Amino acid sequence: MTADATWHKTACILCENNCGIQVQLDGRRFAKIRGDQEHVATGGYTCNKALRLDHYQNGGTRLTSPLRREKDGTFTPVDWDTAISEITARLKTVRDTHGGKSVFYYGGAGQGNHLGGAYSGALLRALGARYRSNALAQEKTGEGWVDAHLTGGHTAGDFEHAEVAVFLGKNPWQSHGVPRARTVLKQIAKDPARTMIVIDPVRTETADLADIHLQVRPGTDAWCLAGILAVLVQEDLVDHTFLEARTTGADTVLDHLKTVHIARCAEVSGLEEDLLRTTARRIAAASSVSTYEDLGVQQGPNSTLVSYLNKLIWLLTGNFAKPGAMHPHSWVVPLAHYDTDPRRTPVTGARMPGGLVPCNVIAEEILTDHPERFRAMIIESSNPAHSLADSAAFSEALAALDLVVVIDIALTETGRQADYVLPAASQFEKWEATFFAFEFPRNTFHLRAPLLDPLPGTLPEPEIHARLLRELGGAPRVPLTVLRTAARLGRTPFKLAFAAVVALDKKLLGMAPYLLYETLGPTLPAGARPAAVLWALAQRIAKTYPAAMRRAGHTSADALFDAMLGGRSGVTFTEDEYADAWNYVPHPGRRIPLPIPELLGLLADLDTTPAVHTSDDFPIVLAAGQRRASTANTIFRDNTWRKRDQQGALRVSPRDAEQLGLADGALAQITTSRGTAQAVVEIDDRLQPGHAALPNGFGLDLPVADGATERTGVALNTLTDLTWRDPIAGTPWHKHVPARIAPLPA
Ligand SMILES: Nc1nc2c(c(=O)[nH]1)N[C@H]1C(S)=C(S)[C@@H](COP(=O)(O)OP(=O)(O)OC[C@H]3O[C@@H](n4cnc5c(=O)[nH]c(N)nc54)[C@H](O)[C@@H]3O)O[C@H]1N2
Ligand SMILES: Nc1nc2c(c(=O)[nH]1)N[C@H]1C(S)=C(S)[C@@H](COP(=O)(O)OP(=O)(O)OC[C@H]3O[C@@H](n4cnc5c(=O)[nH]c(N)nc54)[C@H](O)[C@@H]3O)O[C@H]1N2
Ligand code: SF4
Ligand SMILES: [Mo]
Repeated sequence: MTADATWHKTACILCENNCGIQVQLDGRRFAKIRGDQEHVATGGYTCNKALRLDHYQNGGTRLTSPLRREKDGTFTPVDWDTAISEITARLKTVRDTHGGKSVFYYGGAGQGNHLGGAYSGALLRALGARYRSNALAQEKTGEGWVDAHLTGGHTAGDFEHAEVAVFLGKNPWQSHGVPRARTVLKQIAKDPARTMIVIDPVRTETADLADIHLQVRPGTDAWCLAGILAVLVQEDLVDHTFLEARTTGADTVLDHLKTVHIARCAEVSGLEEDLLRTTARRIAAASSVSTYEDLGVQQGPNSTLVSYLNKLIWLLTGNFAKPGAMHPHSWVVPLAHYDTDPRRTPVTGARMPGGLVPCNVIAEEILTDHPERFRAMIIESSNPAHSLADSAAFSEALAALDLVVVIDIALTETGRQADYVLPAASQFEKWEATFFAFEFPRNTFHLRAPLLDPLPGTLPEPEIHARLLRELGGAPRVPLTVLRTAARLGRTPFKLAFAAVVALDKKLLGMAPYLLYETLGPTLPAGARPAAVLWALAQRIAKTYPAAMRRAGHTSADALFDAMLGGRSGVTFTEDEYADAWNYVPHPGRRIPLPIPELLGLLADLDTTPAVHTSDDFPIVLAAGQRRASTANTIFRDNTWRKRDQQGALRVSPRDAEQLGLADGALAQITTSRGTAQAVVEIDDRLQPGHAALPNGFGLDLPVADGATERTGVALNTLTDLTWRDPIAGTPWHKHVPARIAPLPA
């Protein structure tokens, strides 16, 4: 096969930034990869990892046939028709016996693929299923619940322009999240007028660039932030004009903060009181402040409270809806529901912020003897048997279900425990996109065209959903016929027909993705049938943000849809003006209500809240899941993509290494309340004594010869505990696992 000199445009699928890239193909191999300078959001930027994407496309062992598990536990390859009809029959049995609500959907989206999940709603609607979850429910749902109360929706920072940038439990040098992170971080670092503040127990690569590094004791961010807030209030550094004009209930919040003991906060978090005061004063003096909180706090003690305190810092200083500050934004489609009073799970009654079942209660929801327990699970584009806390409990839960269906490109740790595994086309073999569009004032979206045909035997998820729905008898025939005919006549007749069809039968609105796939889909150019759902999303954008859409250059929903279909380097779909930011605040008078009584209660309780969770048995705080240059969730199922850190080293501080007798490069045994594991030690003076870190993404069971598998590095969630979770959002404390570490003889 000869190499083809054409550069094909697509995007990196390894993190939420989805940097635009170009690929030269050699047959099915990615011969060369480079940034796409024309990309609307990333302009040619990539990090080291994008260049390794051939290991995703060609490195692992792909599934090429649906698999059915037999009674003896072995898998038999079956054809698609057999798989679809058997799965449908079994789903119907579960529904008819236990109700549609007992079918539980997990996943639907990874770092690079959200289009498949966009079709799942129709399948769930047809089954009468009501519960779903995904990885957001083990990281972002506490923050989302706070957002629901305050600004009413998601906010993001403007780090390109912020005078002061705050990174709280976030290491963007490695994990990105901030678009073009390394460039932006370097720009802030070299500008004397700008200040970077990093709050992290580890001296990270980001902290190396910071002006102020608050090297907190692990798990004590609530005290650190309460201390900063108390300085703002007690030294009267808050923005009273903003508070009076734009918020409600500020006095209640200020009164709480007046009583916070700053010296004690400094002591608990292991910081000098002076440093807390300097930090607060720098924030207050800035013309703009942006903050980014991530897993270091969202997967640690007091996480929902910490999210609240973080947001109060920029709200009390008026850093909302202006350049360089925090801003709300438009959505292609919201990734979660923003609800202050979320519904509850059927069995344990856990709150479901974001509309998602907290990951840490899933096993209990299944294993508890209760009439409404989940009976079947559809798992798509994620690997919960590896990524959810307490893998053993999750495996037990899977075994207790009547039916488990996994949709993935490879046979994963989760797939191996399924009744059926359905092979998906890879993210470079189908039309794909993500809905990680968080920018303001210009927000962008990128629909990627396939670089390759689907590997024989695989199907794109929208087609898998459609086949399941056809077999289920998902939609009545008449509307399908009407819509098909209208689609052939053109977009305007189609729009009218669609409106008429859903007006006659409101239930069909929930089936919209499927209806579009079946009717408009086949008329789309270049086989872009899976993009049909974007037609509805373009209508939504036109209806929700009409002026911003027009400012971005789209005269109608259909014009936007066409721009999405054709924009190989992405499109700007909305362009706001700064004052418009307030229109995103849904509360009365567009004011931000500051008090969240439940969290103010937790703030008041900090004096008696434990700040230390280690014990004599488990004296070390293990951060189970550090992002490194050599990790990318479990997207690569091929260890050879890594150039360094191939074993996934356990990083420990020099003092702990000495006290525990651990040698650099030697093996150590890690023990927690739930399990043990072994790892290679790396002595790292970036860590403070008593703190250790393991990388995420390791510990996959990858096929070797003769059907056997081999594990490299630690499967983190063999070590984590389900009950170790936030009381409000149920999010896990993966970054704060009490552990014991001991040397192992070589
Ligand atoms: N290279 C790489 N990049 C990735 C990913 C990947 O796998 N690899 N995954 C992507 C995903 S899914 C996500 S969610 C993001 C996550 O991105 P991040 O949240 O930035 O990643 P982490 O390394 O898990 O945690 C961030 C920091 O929290 C710190 N930390 C640990 N304990 C505490 C604490 O008690 N308090 C404070 N303040 N900080 C603490 C750690 O030292 C670490 O530096 O990364 C994304 N980007
Ligand atoms: N202990 C601990 N646990 C953690 C974390 C931690 O830091 N510590 N981090 C948590 C976080 S923040 C996250 S986001 C989760 C991530 O964990 P998961 O949500 O489970 O997601 P990924 O690891 O990204 O797994 C993606 C899956 O999608 C499959 N895949 C790839 N492309 C396609 C495709 O086109 N179609 C389909 N159907 N499948 C595809 C891959 O083979 C892989 O199985 O892990 C969480 N778990
Ligand atoms: S920052 Fe790196 S991993 Fe993230 S999308 Fe861009 S190239 Fe990929
Ligand atoms: Mo994540």
